[in-house]
Amino acid sequence: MSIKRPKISIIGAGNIGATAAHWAAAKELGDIVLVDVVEGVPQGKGLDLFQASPVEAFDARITGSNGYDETANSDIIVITAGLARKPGMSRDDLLAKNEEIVRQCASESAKRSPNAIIIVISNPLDAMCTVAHRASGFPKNRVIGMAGILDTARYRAFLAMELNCSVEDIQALVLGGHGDTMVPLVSYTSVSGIPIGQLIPKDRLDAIVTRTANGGAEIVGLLKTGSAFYAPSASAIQMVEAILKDKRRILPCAALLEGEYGINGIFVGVPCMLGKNGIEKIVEVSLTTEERAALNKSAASVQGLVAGLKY
Ligand code: TXD
Repeated sequence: MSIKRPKISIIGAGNIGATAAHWAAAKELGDIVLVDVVEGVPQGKGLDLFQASPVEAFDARITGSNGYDETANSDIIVITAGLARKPGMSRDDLLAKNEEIVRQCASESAKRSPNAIIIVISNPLDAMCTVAHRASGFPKNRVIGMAGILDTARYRAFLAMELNCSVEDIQALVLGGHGDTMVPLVSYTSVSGIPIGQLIPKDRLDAIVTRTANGGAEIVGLLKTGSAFYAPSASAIQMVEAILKDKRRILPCAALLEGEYGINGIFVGVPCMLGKNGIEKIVEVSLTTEERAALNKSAASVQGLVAGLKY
């Protein structure tokens, strides 16, 4: 009987990559390989995290490498490699440089793990999903972008702050591109089934929606030297867990649309059922006229970025 632990390779051992390894190890989701170009960083962070395992009582082999051979036969590849924003930069400013990086990471990883599922994190997220999809040659169900879970988490966190209630009871969806044009679906926001409009006045709700759309920039402005990493990495590992445990969770993720929501040929955030095959299906929900217009506007913004890709 050859039972083996799942294998998760995280490309980019920076703020998000290393923190994602931490969350995944603590949840005992599988063995972890960290990859980075900086000599010693993935090895040192991997060894340090492994040395926490006797204390935190998790069993996971955690290693680091400056190459890709150790990632062979991964079940999941998480791509976090790339430049992060600095104050004053937009996610779109990262396009050219991160296209080169993500293209190399996806290609090198896919060659060694032809059956893996790729989760893309690097920004500009929706365009980087296209890069990884093209470079890996993987089918669309096995290339998924992480942004919607993060944006929804920020939205849910702000609502919980406003209501002084448990975050666990807030259900919400944020769709669209991972940028200023993201689309928090107020009509699908509830607290234990109670429509949010019954609990929070419109002006406050509008302010929370605006703060959500600016959630990344708010943290970049505070940190000055980088961008958010606790919530982004936790969001990515929620996707990893849903896939590895075949939980069939319905979560907002960047998926390649081919007609769904009237959008064709680009990755944009929509409700996806995540299971052992990656995206098991895309869930189409009815949208108000305003929500559909906002989603189309967000998709157009992603389309503009994809048009700027070199490959
Ligand atoms: O919701 C989302 N998807 C976003 C994603 C949320 C927050 C941040 N988002 C983006 O993730 C951010 O704009 C960046 O594009 C990535 C990674 O952010 P992170 O904060 O982790 O950046 P770091 O700390 O700079 O780490 C990036 C690492 C760093 O250690 C580099 O040495 C490494 O990537 N790197 C590479 N690794 C492997 N291969 C190559 N070519 C490479 N180039 C850089």
